[in-house]
Amino acid sequence: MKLSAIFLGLAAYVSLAIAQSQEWGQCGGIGWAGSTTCVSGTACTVINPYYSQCLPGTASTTPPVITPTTTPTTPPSTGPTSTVSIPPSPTGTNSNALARAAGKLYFGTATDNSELSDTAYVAILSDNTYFGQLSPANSMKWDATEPEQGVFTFTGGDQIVNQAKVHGQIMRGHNCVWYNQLPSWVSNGGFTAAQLTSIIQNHCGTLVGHYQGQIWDVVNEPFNDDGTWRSDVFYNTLGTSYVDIALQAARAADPGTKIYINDYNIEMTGAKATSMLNLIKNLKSRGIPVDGVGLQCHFIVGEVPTSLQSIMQQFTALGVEVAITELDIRMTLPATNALLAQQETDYKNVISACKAVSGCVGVTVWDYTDKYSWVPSTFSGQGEACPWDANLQKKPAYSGITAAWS
Ligand code: 9MR
Repeated sequence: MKLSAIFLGLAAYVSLAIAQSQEWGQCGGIGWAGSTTCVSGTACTVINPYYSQCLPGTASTTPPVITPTTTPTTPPSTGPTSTVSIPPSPTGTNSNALARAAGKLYFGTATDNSELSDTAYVAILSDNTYFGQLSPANSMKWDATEPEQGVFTFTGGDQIVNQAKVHGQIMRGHNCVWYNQLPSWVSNGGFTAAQLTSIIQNHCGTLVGHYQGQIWDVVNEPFNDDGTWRSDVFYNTLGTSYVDIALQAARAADPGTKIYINDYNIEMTGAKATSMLNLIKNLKSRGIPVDGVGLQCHFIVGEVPTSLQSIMQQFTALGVEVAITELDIRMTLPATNALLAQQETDYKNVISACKAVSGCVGVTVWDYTDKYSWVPSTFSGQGEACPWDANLQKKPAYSGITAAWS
């Protein structure tokens, strides 16, 4: 055979290989311009109108059940590469447009599925001049996504992803591994270290594999307020290695996803922030993948920590990005003009801190309106923590946000 014929044959083979999506890779969906065929052993499965994925085996939306006796499996080592794609920047003087003009990726908000039937709420949520990013308040958590072992339900999360995609908003996934909202089959399963390793790998790998090209809070709230490790089934069974296992599984499932560790009360100098700084140093020194630290920022009016900016700089100096992931600033009710004015200053200071730190990629409020805030049901007598009031009207806090981004 002539050399040129061999070359052409080889080129055809290579292009065929490139043309196929890898296991867990995207293979279709509205706007998808890549391959629509999958590598051998996987099937292109419609997850939702915007996303089809190469899943192991024949077409199915339910990954195989892993029994408690399953030995650890290694998540896909060469997953597809996707990146967080940033939509075009909106123009104008609203909160996200100003955040983008200030060089950030987004100003965003949490939302929840039950809220998506509120048309007045959705009208503001959908306006990407206000919000360039969404976080699901509940529907990507373990109890929502893998309520029974090996049985995954993506319906709620997909609904929020679609809401975001349609409106040119990026997503933060929240979360893979957390002690809370954890089904009892995980917390009370009596698993060995090997079994729990496999369970974490399967959970994080499947979630991040399904929700490609996002930012993910892979590990949520690993520390107690005194800086010690939180005692939960993950730490008690695996020690600190559960963090490595979750991060590695997420990275393997989608190398293009930004993977974060997220916590509260790390916004001020103290034992908890020190523990998080040490964890990031330790992960980096051992080559464990981690891209960012989420500072939740559930604050109280008049008590925004003055060390917020400096703490963020200490994290970024370690080679990770940071984001403000769950901002709200609550007050003791009833609200007064003085409290609302202080809240405006507080929001302004938080946004200014992110603006001043080049590695701070964006700010998310933990729902934009008091109508749907988690605060009153958790802190008796407190509330009014969000920048829009319960009637969906902007509060002075909103002016604080836009003033800071401007
Ligand atoms: O907003 C969430 C609320 O609807 C849930 O009832 C609550 C239950 O744990 O979780 C809330 O979100 C939390 C987030 O996932 C992690 N950081 C603290 C948030 C407020 O509790």
